[in-house]
Amino acid sequence: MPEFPTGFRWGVSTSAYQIEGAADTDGRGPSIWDTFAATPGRIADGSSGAVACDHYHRYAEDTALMAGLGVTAYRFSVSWPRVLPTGAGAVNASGLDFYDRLVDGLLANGIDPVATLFHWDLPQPIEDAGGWLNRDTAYRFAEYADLVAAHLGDRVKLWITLNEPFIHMSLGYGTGEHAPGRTLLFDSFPVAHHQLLGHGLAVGALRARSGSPVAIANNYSPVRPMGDSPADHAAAAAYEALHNRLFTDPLLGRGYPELGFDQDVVRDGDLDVIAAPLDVLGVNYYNPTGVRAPEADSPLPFALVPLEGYPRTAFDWPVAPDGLRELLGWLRDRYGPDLPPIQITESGCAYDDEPDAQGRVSDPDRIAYLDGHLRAVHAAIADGVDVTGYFVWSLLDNWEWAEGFTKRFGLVHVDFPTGRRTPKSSYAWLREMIATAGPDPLR
Ligand code: PNW
Repeated sequence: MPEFPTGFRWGVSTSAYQIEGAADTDGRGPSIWDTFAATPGRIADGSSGAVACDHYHRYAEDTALMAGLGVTAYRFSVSWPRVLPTGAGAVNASGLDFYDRLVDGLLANGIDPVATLFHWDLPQPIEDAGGWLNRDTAYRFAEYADLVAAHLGDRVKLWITLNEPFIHMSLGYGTGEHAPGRTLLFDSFPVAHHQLLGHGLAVGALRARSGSPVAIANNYSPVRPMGDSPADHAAAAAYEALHNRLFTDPLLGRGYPELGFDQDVVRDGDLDVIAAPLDVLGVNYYNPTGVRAPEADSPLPFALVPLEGYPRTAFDWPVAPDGLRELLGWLRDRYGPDLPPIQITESGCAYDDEPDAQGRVSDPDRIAYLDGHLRAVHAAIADGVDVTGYFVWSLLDNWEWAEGFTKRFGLVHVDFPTGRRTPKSSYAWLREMIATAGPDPLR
């Protein structure tokens, strides 16, 4: 592996609902994922995140696992319903205390806390008032950001406002595969706008309370036209505008791409709030997308087609590290000097990892995945893209949303329901990688 620049940030990522458990502990309020998981048929194995990895009680053990790995940063999310059980108003002090303990433990181990404020677990009372379809939610989100920053602003080293607002909009409100399970298809545009407005308002609150840099984590997928006809290219351009530009164009001052959405919800001044300067762009990358022209009777302006010729993960996602280098080049070319420094805030893969007779968990496919994607990041840096960090999704096997416990993304195996942690062979590989990655030994 070639050398990475001095100061390159090595991290692991998780999110609150996927690992914490303790859903009814110490005053946490209900989230939309509690409700969704309790609805029959929504989750592949019928499970919920009520216990998950029980990280709420085992955070010290998990921090020790991170210290053993040698990461310099940990990206976690704060559970909005844990700190504000009804979404607004009354504060749950025990909820804030948990994040105090977590952050202090990270700092004591030399690990930078990187906090995401919204990783999809909206308080149920906010959903009952319309969720992200309601403009008020943007203001409630900014108040919540202000509260968290008032408590942790002196210790969190990087703020991430939203995680993957595109996936939350498209799967949560467009197709209904995620909470809150609505099926509005293209009528879900207000969810995009209100999340972005909430982001912009939260940036203001975070800057007022904390000197630390501010980011958003978007997911991107390089788009490959699967045909040479003008209709195939037009479909690819439409999908690119939807998946890769709908959020990033307005964030970087270019307004919304032309997608034919009814933009009545956009008010004067909103685009200026949304375009508040960002210190870092978080990039979550999993795979490229093949696109061709839709069938004549399709409600969508594109059709998605599986990419051939790549190995596949247990999620059936193609393993395509070349797509990461391509994506980073696309971001640089499209946004030029307006593009902030990038950190890869998620990159990882699911495999069916299980312990052998000796209790060891060997995951050579994940090692190959990480090796390929780190080489792609290195190549992008050599191409001139400013990439300053890489976070593996995920530290632990966890509760993978609609897939329940059936998809294992961790560097550390978790036995459900006992919660026993076993570092996989990829953990040892990454530890060695980090220790030897740069011109300066990291620790
Ligand atoms: C991300 N897609 O979700 C999330 O940020 C994580 O919480 C999640 O565990 C991880 O990726 C793995 O899935 C995604 O359909 C969900 O393209 C769906 C998609 C992409 C990312």
